[in-house]
Amino acid sequence: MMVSPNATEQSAIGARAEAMLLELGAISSEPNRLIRLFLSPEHRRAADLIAGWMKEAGMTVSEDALGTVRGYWRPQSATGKRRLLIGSHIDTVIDAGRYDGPLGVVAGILAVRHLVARGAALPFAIDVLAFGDEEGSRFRSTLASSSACAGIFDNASLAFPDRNGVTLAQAIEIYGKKVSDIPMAAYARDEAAGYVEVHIEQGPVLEAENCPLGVVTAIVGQSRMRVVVLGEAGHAGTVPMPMRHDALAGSAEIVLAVEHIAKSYCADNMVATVGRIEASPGATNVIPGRVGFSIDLRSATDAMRKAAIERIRNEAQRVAAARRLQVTFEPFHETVTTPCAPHLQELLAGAIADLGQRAVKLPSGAGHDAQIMARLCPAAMLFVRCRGGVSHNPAEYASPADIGLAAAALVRFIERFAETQT
Ligand code: HGY
Ligand code: MN
Ligand code: MN
Repeated sequence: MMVSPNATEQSAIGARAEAMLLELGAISSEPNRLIRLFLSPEHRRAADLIAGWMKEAGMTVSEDALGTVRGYWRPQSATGKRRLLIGSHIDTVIDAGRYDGPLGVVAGILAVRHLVARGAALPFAIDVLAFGDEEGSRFRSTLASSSACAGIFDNASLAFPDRNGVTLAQAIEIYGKKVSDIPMAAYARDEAAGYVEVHIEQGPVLEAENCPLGVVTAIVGQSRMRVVVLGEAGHAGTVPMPMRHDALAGSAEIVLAVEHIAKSYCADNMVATVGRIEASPGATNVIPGRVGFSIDLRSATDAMRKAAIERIRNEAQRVAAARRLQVTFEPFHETVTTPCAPHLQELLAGAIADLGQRAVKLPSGAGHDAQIMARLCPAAMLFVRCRGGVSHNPAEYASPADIGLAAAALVRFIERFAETQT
């Protein structure tokens, strides 16, 4: 029996979602911009709010050692221990929009709420997961919560300090969890029937196609690293230009080389970003002796990404030799290009078509928890149109109508998925 929300129900769901995202978006460590860091007091407040919504939707709620909030619903018709996993993250970047992450959690909660209300008979249970660390805004690691659920948590990341020197291990204990409980967060392979994530597109394609929803074909691989350039601090007024070992001028040359090299792989949709840079000692009248900066590089194919990194390293060494500097690269994050499960893509496309909408298929340039969950079980993503393609920015926006459609498509996907599960 199809229980997909009709047009009236869709708009009510969209309006409810908008109200929830506004309420959640107000939980921030700063009054004038949205910052919600992993295992912070704001994460705790957001988790408590979401747990209340999950209970109100008919789910039982638990939390794992990395603070992932799990809403569990098992219809009477469920057999065995399989669960469909639905999730996204509730941590944010600095000065974030309120849709990147929370949209997927809210859509999952409202979809289950609708299924419970309609007494849907599914052969499996559903877990809705609110991950606490996808952005990597607090620690160098990223995707830590979904990694624990997927059973691939990297214990080395426990030693990573945040900007105040608090390690991930300490932050977990301060949050009230136990590091020793992390392995219990992992799903058994025969428990996870599949994973689906609803996420704002964060790009301009759906808007350009005049389509509210899209099906993700693959999530591009990414490499993140820290580069340290060492020169010699000196007096800004007395050291002649040819005698300088200026770490910031050298870094600037390397940063431009990063941009130039990434542009040369445009056929591979390569993008490279230097998002953070700090120069020391950081005085106006002192030649910088030490510079640290980040590189985030992504590309549609892993081979091109690796080739570009090799070229960047070589160019950096050439600049260092010419300027008598030292340069070191410290990689700290890598995810491979992750295809989404073809059979789940087709179920999502069919669900969108059942709603009378055209399903656009597109790759994701942004990273997502889905690329980690794909290591556990078949994974898929449903994209929601993003106004102007603007994201990682407070102007980020998805309309209540599109969100209502996305929740309806998610419900329809669940029904179609159930038909494939004996
Ligand atoms: O950076 C990303 O791609 C994601 O938003 N964390
Ligand atoms: Mn993001
Ligand atoms: Mn995200």
